[in-house]
This record gives sequence, structure tokens and C-alpha cells, in this order.
Amino acid sequence: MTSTVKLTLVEAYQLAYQALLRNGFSAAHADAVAKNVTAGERDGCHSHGLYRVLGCVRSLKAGKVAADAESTLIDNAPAILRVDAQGGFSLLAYQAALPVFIDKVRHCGIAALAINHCVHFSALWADIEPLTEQGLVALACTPSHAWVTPAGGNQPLFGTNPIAFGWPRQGKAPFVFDMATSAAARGEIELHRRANKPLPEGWGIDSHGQPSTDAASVLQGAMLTFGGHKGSALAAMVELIAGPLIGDMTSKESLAYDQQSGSSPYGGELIIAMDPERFLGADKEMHLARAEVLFNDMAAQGARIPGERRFKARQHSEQFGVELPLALYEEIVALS
Ligand code: NDP
Ligand code: PYC
Repeated sequence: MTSTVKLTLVEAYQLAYQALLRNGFSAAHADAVAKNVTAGERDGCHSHGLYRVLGCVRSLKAGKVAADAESTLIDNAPAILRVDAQGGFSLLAYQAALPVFIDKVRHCGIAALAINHCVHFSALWADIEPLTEQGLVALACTPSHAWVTPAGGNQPLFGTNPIAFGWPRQGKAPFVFDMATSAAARGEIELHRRANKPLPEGWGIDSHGQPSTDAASVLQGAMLTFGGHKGSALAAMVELIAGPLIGDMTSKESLAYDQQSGSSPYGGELIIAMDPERFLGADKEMHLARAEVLFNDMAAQGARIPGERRFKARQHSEQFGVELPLALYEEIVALS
């Protein structure tokens, strides 16, 4: 059995914050990253929890992320905003852009935000929730590094390219799904390798193109998309709309830029948000109630509503804290 360490959420935050600060991140970036990874750990998203501190520090030591970047906003069009992260993590750039972005969504009914030149290591649901909290419907996606083979191929080309969607619900946690377009996130495979656990079948192939359940072999070989050609098409869409469309890198370009340093992906993120109020006016409540019927019908069949597991984990962690594998805890402590 893996030895673990129990931490309150405050202790988890402090552990991450100190490691990031001592390694040279500005207080503002260390705070944003520490909050994000603590939220991941809290919500039971271990592949995007405190484990990510290791990658953030590795990216900094490799010179692949700016420690103190200050983002700049570019007001492109009535419904299009860009924020240039200037080589820093996406998180602070997003925070800086959010108020202007929300104003644009309310004004136009729909608007898009491009985060450019950002280093991206984080789970997308964290970018969706500030929008659903404002009563907005939202969609986000980002390419990553070329790790995933297109359906029918056998060489890495696409990123793990997550797509997240959020729908606000009155008096309830929002409906949020957030999924890699690969069979699993890369971080999940890395955690299997750290824990010496075999992968489920269908996650990847080795460097000879053979199906493999060995995490190290798949990390050397290629990951597979979820749902065969359907996941592959969605992964290609993410490459396009969060790559060339917003003037930023594809996953292949990001991996080339990485120069085998093992840093987090560098490129862009696209976020689109819609205001139900502007679509529906006085009929909004009636139509949002119809959405509730849909959710109730799903639950009535015993289907799990995406996001539910995460919000339950959140409640549990807020009360009881989180448990970290001892080896990971010690690695993060050693960074401080
Ligand atoms: P999962 O496959 O674990 O989950 C994907 C989604 O499906 C979640 O919304 C989850 O809800 C939901 N879900 C899972 N099981 C069920 C079920 N049985 N019934 C209904 N819904 C279900 O996640 P992934 O491995 O695909 O991705 C993990 C994270 O990795 C994401 O947060 C993603 O943003 C992040 N990521 C980030 C990248 C980046 O470049 N920044 C790249 C790739 C991934 P719930 O959360 O409630 O379990
Ligand atoms: O887990 O695939 C992943 C990932 C890539 C970038 C951040 N997370």
C-alpha cells in the first residue's frame, strides 16, 4: 500500500506556494499556481493537483516559463478579446482578462477570449467555473504537446487537447465536463508510472506501434484518442481553433519548442462564453428549467452527471483535507 500524508487545504496550498516561491516564481504567480493545484487536489483531480508543482518548477529551471510575466490585454473586436501571457502560466493572464471578457459576453451575448503565449499545465474546469458562477455557458480548449496519434496513425501528433464545457444551474453546482480528447490525460499515465500500475487497455501504444498497458512504454510511444476517429476529429478541432485560429502553436510546434526539457506545453487557450439572458430574454427562466428536466432525466436512469464526483470530493476535502502520496510530498518538500 502507498504511504500517504494528510494535509489540510491550507497546508496543501502552503506546500505548493513555498516550493514555487523558493524556486523563483513571483509571489503572484506562485499564489495563482498554488491555488490552482490545491483546487485540483481538493476536487480529487490528482493528475492536475499538487503533482503539477514538479512540472512547474521543471519548466522554470528549463527556461520555458517566465517567472514574473505580466500579461497584456488586446481588445480585438466587440466580441473578441486576447490576452498575451508573455510566456507566463495561463492562470494570471486569464484572471486579468476575466472582467473585460465577462463584460463583452454580457454586451454581445457571446464572446471569445484567446489566451496567447502561455505555458499551460492546468485543468480546464478551473477556467470554466468563474463563468458559470456568473450565469454564463462556457466552452474552453487548449492544445498541449504532440503525444497522441491520430486515429489510423501510429506516431504522436495531437496533444491531449482537453475540451471543457459548463452550464450554470440555479442553487446547484454547475454541469461541467472537462475531458482530454485522448483516452486519458497524460498526467494520469504519469501517475500510473509513478505508482507502478498497469494502464487500462486502449490508452496507448509503444514505440513499435503495438498496444501496451505499460505506462513507461506508452509515454515513449504514443497515446490514443478516446472514441477512435471521433476523439481524433475533436483533437484536430482543438489544434485548429486554439492554435492557428488564435495565432498560436499546435501541439507539434509546442513539443518542438520544448526541446525535450519535459516542460509544460506552450501555446494558446480559447474560451467561448454565452449569456443565456441575451439569447432568451424574458423566457430565460422557462428554458433553463427545461435544462433541469434534462439533468433530472439523466439522473433518473442512474447516469452520473459530469462534475458531480468532483463537487462531492470538494465537500469531503473541505472538511477532512487531502491525502498525498508520501513520495510526492517529500519531492515537493525537497524543492523548498
Ligand atoms: P476523466 O476521463 O477523468 O473525466 C472526463 C470528464 O468525464 C469529467 O468531467 C468527469 O466528471 C466525467 N466523467 C468521468 N467518468 C464519468 C462517468 N462514469 N459518468 C459521467 N461522467 C463521467 O478526465 P480526463 O483524464 O479526460 O482529463 C482530466 C483533466 O486533465 C481535465 O481536467 C483536463 O482539463 C486536464 N487536462 C489538461 C490538459 C492541458 O493541456 N492543460 C491536457 C489534458 C488534460 P468528474 O470530474 O465529475 O469526474
Ligand atoms: O495531463 O495531458 C495532460 C496535460 C497536458 C498539459 C497539462 N496536462
